[in-house]
Amino acid sequence: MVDIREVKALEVLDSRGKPTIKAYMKLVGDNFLYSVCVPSGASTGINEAMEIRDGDQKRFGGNGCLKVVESINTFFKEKLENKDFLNQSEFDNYLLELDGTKNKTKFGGNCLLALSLVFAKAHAGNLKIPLFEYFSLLANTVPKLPTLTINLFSGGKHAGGQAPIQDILLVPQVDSIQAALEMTYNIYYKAASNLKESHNMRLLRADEGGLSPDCNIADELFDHAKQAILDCGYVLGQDIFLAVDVAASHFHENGQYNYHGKNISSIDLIEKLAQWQKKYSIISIEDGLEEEDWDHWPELVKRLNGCCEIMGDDLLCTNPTLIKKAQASLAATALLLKVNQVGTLSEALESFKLAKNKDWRVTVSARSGETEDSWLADLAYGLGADYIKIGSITQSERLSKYNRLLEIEAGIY
Ligand code: 2PG
Ligand code: MG
Repeated sequence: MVDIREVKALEVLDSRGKPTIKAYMKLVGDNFLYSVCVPSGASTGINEAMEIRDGDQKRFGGNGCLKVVESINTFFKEKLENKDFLNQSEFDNYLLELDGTKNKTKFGGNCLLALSLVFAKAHAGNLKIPLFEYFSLLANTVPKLPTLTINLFSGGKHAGGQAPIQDILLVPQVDSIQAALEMTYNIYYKAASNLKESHNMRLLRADEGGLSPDCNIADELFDHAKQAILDCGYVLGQDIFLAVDVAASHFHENGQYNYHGKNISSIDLIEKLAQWQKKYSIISIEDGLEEEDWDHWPELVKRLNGCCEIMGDDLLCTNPTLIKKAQASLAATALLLKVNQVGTLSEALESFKLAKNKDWRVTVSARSGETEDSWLADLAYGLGADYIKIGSITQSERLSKYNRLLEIEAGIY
């Protein structure tokens, strides 16, 4: 039994300077104050759980989170304090019942997630087990360190909109987190110095720490990635692969893709992706098509299956119903799992299980708006997820997760 003594919340800031929620919990018979921060996205899918913000333009451009803080500090305080719960699913079901809406529009996904995760931390603490062990017990999985997928270049909504695609990621083929980070460091700074020479510009970083040079042609970014890998003496397609988050929903207009100022069709885009996959040893394509282009996702899978993963982010929104739809129509082969897209830990674990039941690869992912909290690393390790996507190797909100993986790898927990 988890006996809740105290629940409260505070508005804190994320890596973009935007408000987010930090929730706190104390249990009966345990003096520790458990806390958790929730992340927030910029390139969001239309089917994500609703993120409630104040809308008061006088504070943080309308992005304040005081309404959510108020719900936790009053409504949920009354509902949760002095109440006990058997386990995570009983707690999450209670939250869902209290909200009672399909997309968490009453209290907000950010509110429910803060409570769901702080309960997880408190329960793990009370059981005196590391957080990753708690996640693995919940999901009945064997903990395993994930393969890193690390942002090298950023475009789209995470940068100044130079290139339409959102991320070009490095996927080092090494057997430790430490070695993967070392390899990434070499390539990241080689790419930065190459760009300094070719574009006469110092390193500029986007929301997730990826390099954001003044290249508006996506192919040019891929060429720079390939060159930096080569210059470091690594073999692309052997020592390292690339992955891409096309985030195609964000340059889709009126049934067409506005690619470099030209309208192209879904089929044209699929062809472009197939060319990139071959030329740049791409191991995974995320959101290669727009989130409502369901007719063409199976075409993308057919065209590329066997060569690389076709991963749904905006398409699936970590939502069990959408995952089932994609599995029935063979529209994807992999899931990007972001807990805040769906709202509670239990729902995200259901999505994880659905994906794994069909042998899909799962990437546990951070958001563009992150905090110093490192629970994501414990989640990826505890679930034994195939990959983790945290961002680049700079900026503390990313490093708190990489550094947590390093600790886990070293057995320090
Ligand atoms: C994505 C994520 C993380 P955001 O699209 O995969 O990179 O971005 O959090 O802005 O949705
Ligand atoms: Mg994405």
